[in-house]
Amino acid sequence: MNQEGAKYLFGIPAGASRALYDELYDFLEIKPILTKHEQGAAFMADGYARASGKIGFCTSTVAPGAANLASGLLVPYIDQVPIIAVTTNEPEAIHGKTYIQDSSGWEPRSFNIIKHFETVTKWSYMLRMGERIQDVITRAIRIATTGRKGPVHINLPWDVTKKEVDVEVLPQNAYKPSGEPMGNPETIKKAAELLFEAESPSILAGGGVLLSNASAELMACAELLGAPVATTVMGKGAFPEDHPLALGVVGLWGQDTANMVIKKGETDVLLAIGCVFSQVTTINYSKNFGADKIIHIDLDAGEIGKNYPTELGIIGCAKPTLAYLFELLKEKFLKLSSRELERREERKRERLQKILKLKNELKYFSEPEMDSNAVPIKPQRAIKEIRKFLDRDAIVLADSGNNFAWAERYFQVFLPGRYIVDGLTHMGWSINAAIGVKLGAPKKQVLDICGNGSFQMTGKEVMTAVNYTIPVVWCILNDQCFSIIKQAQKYGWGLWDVERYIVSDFINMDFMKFAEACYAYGERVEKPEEIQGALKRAFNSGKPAIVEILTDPDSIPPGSFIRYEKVVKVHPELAVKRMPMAKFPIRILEGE
Ligand SMILES: Cc1ncc(C[n+]2csc(CCOP(=O)(O)OP(=O)(O)O)c2C)c(N)n1
Repeated sequence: MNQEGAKYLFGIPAGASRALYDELYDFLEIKPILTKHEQGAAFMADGYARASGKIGFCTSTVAPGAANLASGLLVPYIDQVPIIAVTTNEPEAIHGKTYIQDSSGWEPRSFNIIKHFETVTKWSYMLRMGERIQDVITRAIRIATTGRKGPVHINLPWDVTKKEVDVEVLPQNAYKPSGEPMGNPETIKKAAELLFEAESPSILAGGGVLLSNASAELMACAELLGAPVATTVMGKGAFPEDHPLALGVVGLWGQDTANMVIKKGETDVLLAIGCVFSQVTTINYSKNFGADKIIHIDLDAGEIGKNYPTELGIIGCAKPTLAYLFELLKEKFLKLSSRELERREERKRERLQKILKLKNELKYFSEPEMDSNAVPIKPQRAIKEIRKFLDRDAIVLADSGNNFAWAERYFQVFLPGRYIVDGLTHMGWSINAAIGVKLGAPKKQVLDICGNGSFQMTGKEVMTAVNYTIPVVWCILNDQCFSIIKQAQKYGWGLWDVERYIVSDFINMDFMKFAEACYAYGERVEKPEEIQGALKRAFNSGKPAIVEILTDPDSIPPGSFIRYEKVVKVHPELAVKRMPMAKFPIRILEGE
């Protein structure tokens, strides 16, 4: 752990992990972070890994703790985040004998700890011979950090953890490769040719560009080609969203500009890097999405040609592949006559003017709702105020629900790694991951944008942040309900009768009393002009802080509303009708 640069072990102890924790008593380089729930430990390890670029380590005991921990590994498994999850166990001598929380997998009445982790890890292994610890740890590190990165799980029975073994700590080069694989040079040459000859090339950057740390190479290619750049939501920040060539995020909740350009007829050759052409990105696999010809660079061959046919598929990591592509393109430009070069420069200028005009017309990051003084506060305005307050290099996370959509479309990101969301939109993930992010990037402001519903799912970890004075600011956009669900019910999900509201309302906790109960800073904001001041006081408090912003439950992200336009044609009154607020508590037992 120490050699891999990880400083924290997130988790909860128990009898089976007594030796593991006891070891940390004298080993001060690794600080144990006691969480409130093992899922929170996995989420924090995930956040830590994303922000620090290191491996995230988390731990739990047997069955119940392990089941909780595994639930937190699904997100990093999908999002390719390197994590080592260590669980402990009773000695092998009693496996299958119905010991307390039997996790041996010996049926009946036993929890199969190895199998349970298999679906959310790249490798799940019970170490039986302590002498093999070095092989197992180095293999775990290799698997977690190479290829498609992701979590691994090691289970340590008690007899293994209590045994002393002599282990030499090998240098990193002895057990894992350095650098990333580049795509096939011949195919990259063909890609350079296609892009060089293209009339209107564009670029689509996915999360793979961020994972590969390839933003500089992306910028170099984009500027040389004069190609506009859209990102997926997972790639948001890979290209500065205030760059003239930036189109913003493409897809369901993204920018109209990106959706207008990344399609057939508008883009002749699309260079797509580290993206998976997901349902959200392609707006339900729209036929027009992408370009006339697609060049797809991805580390995973399984992604190439999966959803859209490609002209060229390149298996490789973004950074070295784009670096080589840039060299080839540069050579081509250097060989041009000055007349031809000027002709191309003129074409680039024309394309840029077209893009800038489109951005202006479509009100790229400047929609009127962002300036609304309405109360309850328009979420668009809340996001604008948050952006205005934060440093340029602050790290922002967003959670599941409408707030995910608000942040995606209205929060402008200028630098790579400063916008962190989970590809699964797991409610409550960001609330815990933010704590790990702050530990991984202690000098940066860390702010989480979350919903009132999501906060109530995992908000208990605020106490973990308080325990260790980890000053994260949680901005709860409190629209009282599960607004993404309730709005869909208002419009009958675009599928059936309208206004059939069910399980999308509830009593919200008093978030300010919750903040107080957690010894955290808390402030409630009702008017848009108060947001900046509240954020300032929250960050200045030096404590974990909750800023609750009362937002309008009837505001719908434009991307979602498209699905309901046809319903409004039949029920025009719904466009202005506000959703009713249910009254709670109800007496569910009455009449029994
Ligand atoms: C763990 C998990 N459970 C359920 C869901 C389904 N879901 C997605 S958003 C949502 C409601 C979110 O409500 P809130 O956090 O208040 O955000 P809002 O939509 O109001 O902005 C639900 C239930 C999910 N994404 N993740």
